[in-house]
Amino acid sequence: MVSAAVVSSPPPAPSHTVLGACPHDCPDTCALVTTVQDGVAVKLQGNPAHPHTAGVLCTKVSRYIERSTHPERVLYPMKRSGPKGSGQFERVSWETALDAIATRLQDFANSNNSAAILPYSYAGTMGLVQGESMDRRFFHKLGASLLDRTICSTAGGEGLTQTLGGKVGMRVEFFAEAKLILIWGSNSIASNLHFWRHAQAAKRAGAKLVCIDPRKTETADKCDVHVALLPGTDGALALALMHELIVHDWLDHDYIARHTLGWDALRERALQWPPERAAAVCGVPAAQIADLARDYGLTKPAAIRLNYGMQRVHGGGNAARAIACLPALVGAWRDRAGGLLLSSSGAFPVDRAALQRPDLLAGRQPRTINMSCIGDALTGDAQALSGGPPVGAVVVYNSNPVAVAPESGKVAAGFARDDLFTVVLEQFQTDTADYADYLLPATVQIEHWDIHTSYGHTDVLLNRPAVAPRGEARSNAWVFRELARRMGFDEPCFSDDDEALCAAAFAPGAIDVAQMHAQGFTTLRLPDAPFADGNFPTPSGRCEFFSARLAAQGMDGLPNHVPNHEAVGSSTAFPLAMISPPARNFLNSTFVNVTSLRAIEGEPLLEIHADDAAARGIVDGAMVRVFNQRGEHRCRAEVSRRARPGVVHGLGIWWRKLGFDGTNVNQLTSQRLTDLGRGPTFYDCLVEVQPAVEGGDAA
Ligand SMILES: Nc1nc2c(c(=O)[nH]1)N[C@H]1C(S)=C(S)[C@@H](COP(=O)(O)OP(=O)(O)OC[C@H]3O[C@@H](n4cnc5c(=O)[nH]c(N)nc54)[C@H](O)[C@@H]3O)O[C@H]1N2
Ligand SMILES: Nc1nc2c(c(=O)[nH]1)N[C@H]1C(S)=C(S)[C@@H](COP(=O)(O)OP(=O)(O)OC[C@H]3O[C@@H](n4cnc5c(=O)[nH]c(N)nc54)[C@H](O)[C@@H]3O)O[C@H]1N2
Ligand code: SF4
Ligand SMILES: [Mo]
Repeated sequence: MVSAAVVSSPPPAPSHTVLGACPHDCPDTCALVTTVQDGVAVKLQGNPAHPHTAGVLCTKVSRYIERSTHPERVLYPMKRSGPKGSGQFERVSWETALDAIATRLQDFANSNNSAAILPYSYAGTMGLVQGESMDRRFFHKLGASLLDRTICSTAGGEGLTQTLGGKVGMRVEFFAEAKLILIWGSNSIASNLHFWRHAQAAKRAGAKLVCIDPRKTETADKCDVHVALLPGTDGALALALMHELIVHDWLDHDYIARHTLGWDALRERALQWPPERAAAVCGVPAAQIADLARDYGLTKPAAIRLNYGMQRVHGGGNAARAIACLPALVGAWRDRAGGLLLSSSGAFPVDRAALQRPDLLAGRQPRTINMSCIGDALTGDAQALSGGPPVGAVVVYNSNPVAVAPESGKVAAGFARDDLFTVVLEQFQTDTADYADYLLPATVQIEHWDIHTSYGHTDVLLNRPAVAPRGEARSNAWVFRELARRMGFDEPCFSDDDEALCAAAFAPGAIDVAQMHAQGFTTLRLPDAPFADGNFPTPSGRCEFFSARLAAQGMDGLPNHVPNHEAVGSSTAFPLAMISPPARNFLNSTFVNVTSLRAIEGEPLLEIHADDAAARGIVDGAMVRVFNQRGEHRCRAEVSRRARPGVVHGLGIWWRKLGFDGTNVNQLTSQRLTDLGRGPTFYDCLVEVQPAVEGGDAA
């Protein structure tokens, strides 16, 4: 019934909807529909017409409007007004800020020291325009240091590439048809929700789900089997699975003969790994390994959802290689519902040369700095500086290194250097923004153009701005265009606007642009079962058990188990292995400042097994100090059935300044790197835990 009051009020202003894409570093890359009324975003939903999104967003992005309209958004350019790191700023005009930044950067260029300038960016937005276009052009032309963007996925990516030839694999939708799914190093319910839908469909159709994860995650709770191995032992597990496939002859000899390389050598290696040997390494029963091998050898089709959680350890690259061999051994690739998926990003024919213009380097070869060693690089470590000059200026965008990079005590010390000129482009005043000399207000996704690929599905999405930027926020691409203009970079590519950059991302004909414009997304044309007949994108065209490329570099040509730098049992002072996987309601350090989401996560926590807690006099809810040779972090203990003995979990990634003592878990993690891909080893970290007095010193 319509009330009189409603009838007599003026008709509501017409609203319209705008199609977009979720920008976050998440495999799902959801399609968004924003409802706009009077220039204001009033509703943001998953696009029901996009099959992968199916109208559903995660809890985090359902709150995206709350994040966009957050009272603490950085809305104006700001200049530091207090000591470094104090987070004290005064408002300045864009003209003032950009002129000052251009002048400082020009000083480096004038003294032939452009390599002292370091861009630092990651996947705060996965958009090709705001993430890797005008910014790269700008730094290439400038001759700034290059950044090795290793912080997330390079170990697994390199392992996969050595074995399969690229970041390629199964199509996510076909997991629904699998009869066995190994969810390996992934808390899918938290971090890959739209894959989980397919896993559930498979389960309803009778599939068995196995979770391989040290932590009894919410995903493990819903699987039939949970293999709670010790962190960094996945390579040993994979080799033992191979051992069982071989001795029971659960092999697809025809597939192996026709489509793989190095079988005899791999066979010999795997035969050295009976389940008992792996069981001792992994800390799980040998019978559980044998049972898993039987399931994997005898169930068809069998699919593996591998995720990056298993590669943040010393041997992460080799573990990914070993696991990537499994589908070929049983011929799982023959079926579209069999095989493996770590990342689909290699399927997209992105024209990176057009977007990033490496030709603007004009033959110069600036040194490269590994982002995972930013603490060492900023504090002057010669190796981290690749023999180049000290870092004199750093421009941070799409990332929050003070919170997310390992050994953050050193990272913070580096950013605190008085002689370091720091520019931060941000939506919020993060831990990193606190150290800025200039803090520049960045647009959020509903305020700018972008184009997106995905690492969990195979669609390209267009993101149109739905509303005007709040305050004086500007897109990253705008900022770098303006800096380029001030520095006299006059190549025509520096005047491409954001929409033109979207258009440059794919060569003509590479994707169905008209369809993308009409419905917000377009699906790549790809075979259902890419490797049913081999055709791997490796040099040999085969699944390479043996990598001649690695052997030529003096490395092991075969995958092996490479133990952790900090393996359990190797230190009496620090007997517990700490992993720090994502909290479900945060996305790395994004959303930590959204009150409603932080309220769900509560406080920085350390999950610990009852036996480990009892041995240390720790009760549930007690304040604890977690420490090792690198530092100390205070948080609240949760005596939890999610933890196995010997392993503790510090869920991440809290903003340091929102923690109890101005630190987060990365105070404890190390800058040591992975075996392949120069990646970080966040989950290769030994600690000790003790009760602490609330708000005071250690008990
Ligand atoms: N909600 C939410 N979603 C996210 C993110 C987030 O922070 N929050 N992060 C995004 C990012 S950056 C990425 S890269 C992707 C993928 O993100 P990942 O970080 O891979 O995310 P998860 O799948 O949640 O977590 C990895 C799982 O690996 C487990 N693990 C830790 N060490 C080991 C090990 O040695 N072996 C095995 N087998 N498992 C181990 C952890 O307990 C955890 O459950 O997800 C994205 N999605
Ligand atoms: N201990 C521990 N540490 C980890 C991990 C872990 O599991 N454990 N995970 C690691 C992984 S997998 C990753 S990928 C990294 C992630 O590390 P980061 O890539 O640094 O990710 P976020 O912490 O989400 O920070 C992204 C920032 O970008 C900002 N941003 C978003 N969009 C834009 C934009 O359009 N313009 C600008 N200028 N800024 C924008 C957001 O506000 C946010 O502050 O962390 C790593 N660190
Ligand atoms: S964070 Fe992931 S699941 Fe959530 S809306 Fe974005 S793409 Fe979808
Ligand atoms: Mo990541």
